[in-house]
Amino acid sequence: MALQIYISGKFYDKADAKISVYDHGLLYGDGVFEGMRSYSGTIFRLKEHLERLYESARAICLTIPISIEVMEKAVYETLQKNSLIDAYIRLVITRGAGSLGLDPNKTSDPQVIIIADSISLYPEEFYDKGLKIITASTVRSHPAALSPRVKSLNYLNNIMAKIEGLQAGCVEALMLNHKGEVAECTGDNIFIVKRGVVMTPPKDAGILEGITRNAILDLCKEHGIVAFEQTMTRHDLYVADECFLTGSAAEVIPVVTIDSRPIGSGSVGPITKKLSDAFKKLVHSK
Ligand code: PXG
Repeated sequence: MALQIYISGKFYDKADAKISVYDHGLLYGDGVFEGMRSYSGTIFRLKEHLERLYESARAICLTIPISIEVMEKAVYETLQKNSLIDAYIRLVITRGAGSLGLDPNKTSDPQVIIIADSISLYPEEFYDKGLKIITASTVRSHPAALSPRVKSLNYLNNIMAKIEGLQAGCVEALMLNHKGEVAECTGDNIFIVKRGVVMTPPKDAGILEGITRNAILDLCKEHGIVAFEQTMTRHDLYVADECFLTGSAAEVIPVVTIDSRPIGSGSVGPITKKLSDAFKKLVHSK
């Protein structure tokens, strides 16, 4: 059976799952999204993802036409329709079809799209050997422009940074904020380890507050590893002992070089390994 896609209350075969070319989600990137994973049939931190989705929508003055409770049911229904247990789930809310012109008041019917499929972001070998990343010259958008806290359909800024990474032979790239401080990567949060202490840029560094990021901070607490938010520059990364990235799609992935400089020993560090194992255990526990 073809993959079943949920669009605003109905299921469609993947080939027939379509929305209007007048949808402002397409015309202007006017909408919000979420990416999450299910493990053995349970969606990891679904409530947190839905909260972030509804907050992102609120931030762009978009009213999601269904309640969180109905959304939660629709997400699980989409998984079940496709007999998926371990899956990647993409939730997309668009402003809906309107007239040509920015005015959101001329749109109607925001669309709710739920796709449950598989995703493999990075080849398996990167999880064992670690990623090489570079710093992109494209900075994360200014918090006074569209806040990076909003997971909007407008990801061009991050895509430009991703292109810079790909052109340099790297699958991920580091983005700084408008002050030149470390923010995050194009689709992942960043952590470093220095003298046994785990650090990640603060929420006000122009980052998306990652749900995997928060899970790692919780795991550090649980495992007696000192962890805190810390404003950092590239210098802090270059002299770190370990570095890793986190994201719903990427999970926990080690970084071994940044801008061709080896981080620590240039191989996957012990705290990264410990947290990566703890994360695997956490997502597979009910
Ligand atoms: N920063 C940015 C800019 C992101 O887009 C994260 C950090 C990590 O957040 P979570 O909550 O996932 O830990 C993201 C999330 C994709 C994809 O399809 C991207 C993300 C998540 C899932 C899929 O490339 N980015």
